[in-house]
Amino acid sequence: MNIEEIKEEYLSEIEKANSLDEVNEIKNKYLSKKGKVSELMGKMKDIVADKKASYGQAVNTLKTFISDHLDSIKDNLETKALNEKLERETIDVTMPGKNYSAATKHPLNKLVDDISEVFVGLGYKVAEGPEVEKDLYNFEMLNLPKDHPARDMQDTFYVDVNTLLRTHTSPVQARTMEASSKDEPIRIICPGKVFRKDDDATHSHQFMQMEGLVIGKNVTMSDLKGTLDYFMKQVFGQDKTIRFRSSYFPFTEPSVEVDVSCTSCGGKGCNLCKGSGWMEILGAGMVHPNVLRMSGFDPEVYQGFAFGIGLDRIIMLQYGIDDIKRIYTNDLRFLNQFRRD
Ligand code: FA5
Repeated sequence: MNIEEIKEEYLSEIEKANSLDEVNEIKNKYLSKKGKVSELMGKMKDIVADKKASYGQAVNTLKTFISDHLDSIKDNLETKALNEKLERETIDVTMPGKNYSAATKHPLNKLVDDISEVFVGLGYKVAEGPEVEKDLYNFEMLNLPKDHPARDMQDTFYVDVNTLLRTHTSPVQARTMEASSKDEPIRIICPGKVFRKDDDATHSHQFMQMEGLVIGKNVTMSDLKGTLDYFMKQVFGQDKTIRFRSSYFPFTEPSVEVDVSCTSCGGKGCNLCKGSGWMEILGAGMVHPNVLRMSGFDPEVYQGFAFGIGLDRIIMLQYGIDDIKRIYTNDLRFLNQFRRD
């Protein structure tokens, strides 16, 4: 085959090549050491002397032509392959995303967060105490000695004669006072689970309380009232008012039950507040001198107030929940009602 025939053959073959592999095969066939162009060079010895130079030049021209042509074909194929890949891998950002259903906060935990935020904003620290508690902290250091009749109202589950599931968050008062340096004011809240031998639509064997304790010099009942009024307004709305009713707790003197104007009717009287216009939310009072003394504080120098909020009661009233057990049985039909999506 002569130079022209090789060129024709190359052109007809490359025209059919569709892939980089095929192009490389053709390159090999024509430009490798044993390829067709080398073969043409090998024929130089058969060329007459005065034509050798022009023959060699023509073979070189063919070699350069094939080489450049192959490069441009390769470039085209590579660009085409890249474009096809980009096309295949295009992400359609307008496609709807996968829908993962996220969990939502339990209404009880949400209430704990809301109330904690208010008190942390007032400079309170969040304290914790054990749920399996000593009789000493749960009762004795709160002015409830072993034979005190008020213990009957807080019957609970005993691990042994001196160890029980705490009946309220008040033992954290005793623990905090005992551990304190006694020369710095105390301002704590303590949310947590508590337990009692109770069982009806508004009483569960496990429920949630939030304790509050302030100890300092010149702390008065009006500080308690001002604090609770501020807290109620922050959590339930600025239009709410509170009222104190006298009550009895062995660890506070004087003691009060605190009501907030009904969150549903605003005080006029409705089903939720049973016509009274008020909702009972918490127990509170000035820390009893005996309690201060037992924890190492001199009641002549230090005073304090404390309160204990029943959190389940609040969400039952807020959402009109008819049975406290619904809060604890993890029924999705109940929990899904608190989703925000
Ligand atoms: C106490 O537990 C006191 N420790 C509160 C306190 C703290 C008073 C500091 C003074 C100073 P009481 O037994 O009333 O108080 O309980 C407080 C609240 O817990 C009640 O108002 C009620 O909302 C809630 N509660 C009581 N028992 C149950 C129960 N079995 N299930 C659900 N909530 C309950």
